[in-house]
Amino acid sequence: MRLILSTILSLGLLSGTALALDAPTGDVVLTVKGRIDNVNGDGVARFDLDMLQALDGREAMVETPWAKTPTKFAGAYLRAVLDAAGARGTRLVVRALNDYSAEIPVEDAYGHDTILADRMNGQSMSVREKGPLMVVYPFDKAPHLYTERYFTRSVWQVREIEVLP
Ligand SMILES: Nc1nc2c(c(=O)[nH]1)N[C@H]1C(S)=C(S)[C@@H](COP(=O)(O)O)O[C@H]1N2
Ligand SMILES: [Mo]
Repeated sequence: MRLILSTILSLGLLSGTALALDAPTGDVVLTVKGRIDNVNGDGVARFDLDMLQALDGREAMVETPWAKTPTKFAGAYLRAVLDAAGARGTRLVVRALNDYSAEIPVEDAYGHDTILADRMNGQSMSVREKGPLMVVYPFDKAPHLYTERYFTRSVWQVREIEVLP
């Protein structure tokens, strides 16, 4: 056991600081890049839906400015995604399929129960329905976040997160 452990550790050291993250087996829905320690290809961390659904997360019934009735979103905590990628930074650039992007301070992930939702009302989200992933702030637990500043950071059709210093 000791030998196996030390072999794993020395392999980790030999390969530099990057730690391995399991490789996705399904379609890649999210790429995390920039200041990250855990990668599964070419300096980036790629995630499929199964990998995201295995992370710690929550379901939130939230009012949003873009729906008339409260919507139930579910997904991994944004901080769980960052931890899985070994992110070390203070700012995130969250980019969407349509090239919309928003800068989000890392505190929004660690100081709030912000999720990267992959389900809306129990269903996976098609691109037409603002999927496959959407940043959802905990407007239910923290109603003071219900402002234009956080709506702008509520990126839908998320495809990439870049971790900046
Ligand atoms: N992918 C994507 N996400 C986005 C946007 C966008 O254009 N594309 N607009 C942002 C802004 S400025 C706001 S206020 C909210 C709501 O946008 P909507 O009113 O166009 O639905 O989504 C945010 N997320
Ligand atoms: Mo906006």
